Amino acid sequence: MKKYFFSLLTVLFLGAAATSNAQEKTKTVFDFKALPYAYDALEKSIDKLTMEIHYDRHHRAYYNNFLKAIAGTEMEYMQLEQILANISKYPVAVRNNGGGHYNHELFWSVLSPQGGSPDGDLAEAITAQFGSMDEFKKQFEQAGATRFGSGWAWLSVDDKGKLFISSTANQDNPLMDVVSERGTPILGIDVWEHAYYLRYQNKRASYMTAFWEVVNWKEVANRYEAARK
Ligand code: MN3
Repeated sequence: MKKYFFSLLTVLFLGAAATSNAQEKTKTVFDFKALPYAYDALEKSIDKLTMEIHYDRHHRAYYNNFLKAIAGTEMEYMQLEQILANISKYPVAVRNNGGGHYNHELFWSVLSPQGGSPDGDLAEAITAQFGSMDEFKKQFEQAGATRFGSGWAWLSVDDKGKLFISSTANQDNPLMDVVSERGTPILGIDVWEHAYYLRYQNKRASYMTAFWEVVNWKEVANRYEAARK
């Protein structure tokens, strides 16, 4: 009798656990993170007004429109990376705005007023892959300079852990299943005119050269380690 009582308890317990599992399907929190520095913190490369408009208007619009585009769909329960990896299945509004949200979040995180240069594993991998830091920068700038119209240049890690440079149009990125060179982006530069026009006008190349002064290599190195796990 006692045994029966305990197995009944087990059944009730498992039943309750199953019910609570079903209820655990909660919506993903997609937040609009605060900038990790002041608008004028990157002034030596990117002016305050550009930062303010870029973050608070452009990025916020992508974020808001992304939330609208996924409302009432399975994507509300997915991680952003998962959505982007399957982007060919979803409406173009998700591609543009989900991409825009992801790309800008990454962009703010790989910038820092301190600047500096990479060290450790990442520095070694860059030298091994591109010959030297200068050669890497040259190829990366070239990828941004030759992107016709609006888009991004990227440093990414492929599925074998190797670094590669690519560029994508509009708000696409290397996570998406619609781009030709896929991988995990660890550094990106926004080459839309809204990212540089106030200070650099048509001189995208000058903006790209100045970009190196404010790269947060510590964050790029963290992303490099995470991408290879
Ligand atoms: Mn932008």
